[in-house]
Amino acid sequence: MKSNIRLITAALISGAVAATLTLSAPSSLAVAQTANPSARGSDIPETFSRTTEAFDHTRMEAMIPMRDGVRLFTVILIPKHVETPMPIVLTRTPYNADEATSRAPSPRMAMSLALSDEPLVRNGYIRVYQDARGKHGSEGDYIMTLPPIGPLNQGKVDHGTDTWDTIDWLLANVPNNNGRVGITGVSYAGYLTLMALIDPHPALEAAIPVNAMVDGWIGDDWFHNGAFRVAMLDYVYAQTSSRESSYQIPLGYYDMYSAVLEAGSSGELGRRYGADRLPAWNRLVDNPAYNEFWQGQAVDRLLVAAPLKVPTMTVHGLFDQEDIYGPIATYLALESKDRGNDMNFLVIGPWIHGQSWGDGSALGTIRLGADTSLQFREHVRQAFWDKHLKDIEPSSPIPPVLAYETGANQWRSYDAWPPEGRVEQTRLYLRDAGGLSFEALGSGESFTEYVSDPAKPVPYRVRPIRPVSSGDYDTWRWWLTYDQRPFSDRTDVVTFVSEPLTESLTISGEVVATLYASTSGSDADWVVKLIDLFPNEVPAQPELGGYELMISADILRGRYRESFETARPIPPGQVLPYRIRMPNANHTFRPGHRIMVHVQSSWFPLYDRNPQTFVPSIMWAQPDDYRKATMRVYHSGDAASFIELPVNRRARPNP
Ligand code: PG9
Repeated sequence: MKSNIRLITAALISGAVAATLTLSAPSSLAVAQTANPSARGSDIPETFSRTTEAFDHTRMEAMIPMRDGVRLFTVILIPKHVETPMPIVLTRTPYNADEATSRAPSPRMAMSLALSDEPLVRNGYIRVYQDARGKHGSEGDYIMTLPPIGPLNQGKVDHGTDTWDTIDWLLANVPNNNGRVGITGVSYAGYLTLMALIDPHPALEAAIPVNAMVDGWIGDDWFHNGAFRVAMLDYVYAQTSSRESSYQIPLGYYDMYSAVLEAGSSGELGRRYGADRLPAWNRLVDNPAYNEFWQGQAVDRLLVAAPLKVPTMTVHGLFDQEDIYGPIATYLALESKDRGNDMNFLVIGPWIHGQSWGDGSALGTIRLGADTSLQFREHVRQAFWDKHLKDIEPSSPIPPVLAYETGANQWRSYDAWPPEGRVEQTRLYLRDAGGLSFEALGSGESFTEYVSDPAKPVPYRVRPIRPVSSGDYDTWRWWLTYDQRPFSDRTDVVTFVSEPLTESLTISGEVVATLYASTSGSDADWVVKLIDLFPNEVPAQPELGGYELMISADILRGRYRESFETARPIPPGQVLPYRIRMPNANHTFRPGHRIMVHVQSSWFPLYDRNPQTFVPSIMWAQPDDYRKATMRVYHSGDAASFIELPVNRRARPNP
């Protein structure tokens, strides 16, 4: 057990220290030891205090008591040689605070912390990482994304109270703090950042939630519009099978595609690996619709109901493979309360999940010409911390919205998102013979047909598909940027392509597809991908010739077409509208490029398969329920399917 408070500097016992000890021993002793090494006892001294005089910081580890007596493990790095009191920036995480503060054994604070923390260190900030309740060094029970106290949490503590108690303690116990605290974190830690804002501690004066999970059903980690992200099984398994996240799922397959297909349903898949003994997994399996369980913990809804007290800069990645919905939803929730447009900020970057904390010079294969993440960290994020935690005015004002425009590869600043007065929702129609046009087809029946076979679902990336948390994590991280060509000529993926553009087309905001479609089955999934089809040759980067870059894509589970709360069968053969809200884009299709749309009915095994026969819960569909179906996408008259593009008429360069 860790002691209540332990002041040590951040050295690991290094080879260099051991060498010093050996060298300082008298040579006669060294000879005696060589002759009879065991005569002197263990080589490991009973106590060993680290040599830390040369360190540029003090490391403090504490078990901070919460109001219910549970103690949370916290690592505090305090710069030495800083005279003036300094603000604290806190990250609460379920992913190991000790690891987050031990990047390298070094006397330098900046080397101990993640690369992302470097500007904070340079500017003298106190940096704190804390294990969330129930994970790693912290005591208490871990409940995955514990809702705030209320109908879904009958207890007396939540992440808001834990943050409050932590801040109280830090202000009273950390030397040289200036009484002001900022909070930040990526993904789950971004979610924890948002939970601190519902009833914020008065000393919490700035927040930067990054790629936060906000609504697990609508469009973040667990479901998208009702389709279950079964690929997250191995995350839930690792995260909740032990406090230290020590067990990876023993899949028994190199290719997750085969593992999920052969198991049949998601419920059966979980059962095979013992995940049915993990409460967090069972909560997902037991709540397939957008019921009170999901609505009651959707963080954007919780934030709308709370006063906006803390200046917040929400960070979003246009290619976030995990939480592509939450950040914009957060921004919109807070924006409704930001009367003076000076509390709520949004940064949209050309990034995958968490990329703003790392290298931002390329988006997978696509080079961006500069390290966009570094630009953000140095010039935007640091200015935000300094303004709100040190009262330092930035050299130029921080725009309410700073959005990177892919394609043009430029940062743009706006007063609001989507950019006010600039964007017109413009319909792009799916046409016969695989065409795409801003003009709709006249009357008459016209459709494109394909057969969707649950026995051969469309892979979401090229097989073999390594599990999300495997050692091949990179293949998962970048998949939204992967070339879509391998899927274009499958018979169960229908494609629509425009003529080459003669001038640039910029879209900024939410993309919405409306499919008029039918199926011969009684349930169906509809996947729509909006793609930038590059010209056959790209002189500046030849490997991008003919590349199909997904700009926005999502899925809708057909049973929820009328209501997310109530599943309803689809009448076979009936043409019905399916409205699919897709992720926000900020992209310029350049002249010579073409716009492309893919429509398909599976995206596997990111999402579980729709059996295409209506069953009470797809989680427990039986082998006989999975049936081939004939799908039709209509494109004329009253049933002309279209994609609404938020066309930005006046995209202007960042001044
Ligand atoms: N996207 C991950 C996550 C967040 C919240 C709940 C579950 C998973 C993450 O990267 O932390």
